[in-house]
Amino acid sequence: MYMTRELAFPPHFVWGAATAAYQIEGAVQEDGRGESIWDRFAATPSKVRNDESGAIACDHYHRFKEDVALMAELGLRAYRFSIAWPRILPTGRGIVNEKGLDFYDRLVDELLDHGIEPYATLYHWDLPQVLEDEGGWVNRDTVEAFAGYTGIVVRRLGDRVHNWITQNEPQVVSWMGYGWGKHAPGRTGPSNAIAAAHHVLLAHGRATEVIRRESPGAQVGITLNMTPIYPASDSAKDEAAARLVDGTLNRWFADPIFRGEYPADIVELYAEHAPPIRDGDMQTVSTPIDFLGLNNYSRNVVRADPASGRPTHVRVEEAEYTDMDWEVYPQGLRDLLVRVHHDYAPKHIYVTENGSSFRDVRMHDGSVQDPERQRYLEGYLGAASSAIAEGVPLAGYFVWSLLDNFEWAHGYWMRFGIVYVDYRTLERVPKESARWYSGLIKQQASAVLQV
Ligand code: IFM
Repeated sequence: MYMTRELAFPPHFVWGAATAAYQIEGAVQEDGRGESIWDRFAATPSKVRNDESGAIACDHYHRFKEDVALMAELGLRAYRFSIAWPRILPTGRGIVNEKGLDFYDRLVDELLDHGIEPYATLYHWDLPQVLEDEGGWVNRDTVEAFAGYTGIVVRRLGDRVHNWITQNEPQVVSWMGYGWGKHAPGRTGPSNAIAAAHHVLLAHGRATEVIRRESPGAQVGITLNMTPIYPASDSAKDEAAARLVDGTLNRWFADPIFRGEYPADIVELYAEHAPPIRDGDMQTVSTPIDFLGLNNYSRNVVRADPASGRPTHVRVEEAEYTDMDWEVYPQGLRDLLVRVHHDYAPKHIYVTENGSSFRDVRMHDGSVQDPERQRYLEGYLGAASSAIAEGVPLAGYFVWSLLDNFEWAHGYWMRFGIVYVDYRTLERVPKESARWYSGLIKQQASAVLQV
């Protein structure tokens, strides 16, 4: 077990928290914002638990000053947020909605006034519905629309935002949204997913070029959700099954970015659904980046099904699980970081998301006790610190999430925040884990001062 006292981080380590626009902002019909695929999906019966939506969410759009003050009180050094494309370009391209840009202008200024470094994600799943009506990420034209949107945002904020994340979790965008239909826009089929994945990766490459042009010196990266995959045994069949799952979930996205090619074994597996690659695409996708963002929450254990030979998920019975039914496995983060450093050698890595959902309740005295979350964070930060000791260039950590928020198809049922949100009153209550995280940040800062 990783203990707090073992935590040791470099002097300039970035301590932060993360959120995403649709999950916290609300105000979906305000100041000229256009419809996003998540507005449409959530309005479709039975797509989201209890038919909930991000219409109000945490009302961050109106309460961002209160939220930034809270971040400052907790001692956060950085804040990762996303920009809602439909606020900036209600129809995806064309006429710019100045009021949308103004909102992020105010947010960035507020952060800087409180000494908090902004890390902006350009796409965290809220595609303008108009673009989806033209084919969404399956349509190659969405790539150029994204490049145009990126230029508009970077021209406006690039004087103050120095860290950009182009895309959040291409694997989830493509497979959950276009392959399995569990997320907006709710489409299905492997060909859709593979085409969407290719265009999302291409959009990342194009956006990187645009940011470099518009804001020389800015740091640019992409966030991948990567889950370490372990074979259930050392049998050749289980190991092959694990490699296949790793290939579809992890290598399919990391190889193009760092090696400029899709992994050959998985290309073969998807032979009937080849990605729509055109000349020059893979060079664009692999445009050098400054950092890799990693989102990691858990691990997968896989075996080959004895009858079909197909990879099958194995539930580790003695393990601890979060409300998402994700196994708590801190060692997985260490293994993942070491592996990514070894296989892909990004210049810097940030953990751009890590956290846990538990059934938090408010006590009679108003407090929220969440010892499971604190234990989770201690474990995962211990793993991060071990990876650093082994030479991994980990530059920062963003807990997911600052606030309880709209957890996509799970609605408000899942609470990932270190700050509790009472959805009736929209009151924010820092949980015990927030106090613990805050203490850790302060302790690390004073350790630096003593060196
Ligand atoms: O809430 C999400 C986030 O939007 C993307 N990464 C995983 C989180 C928890 O499911």
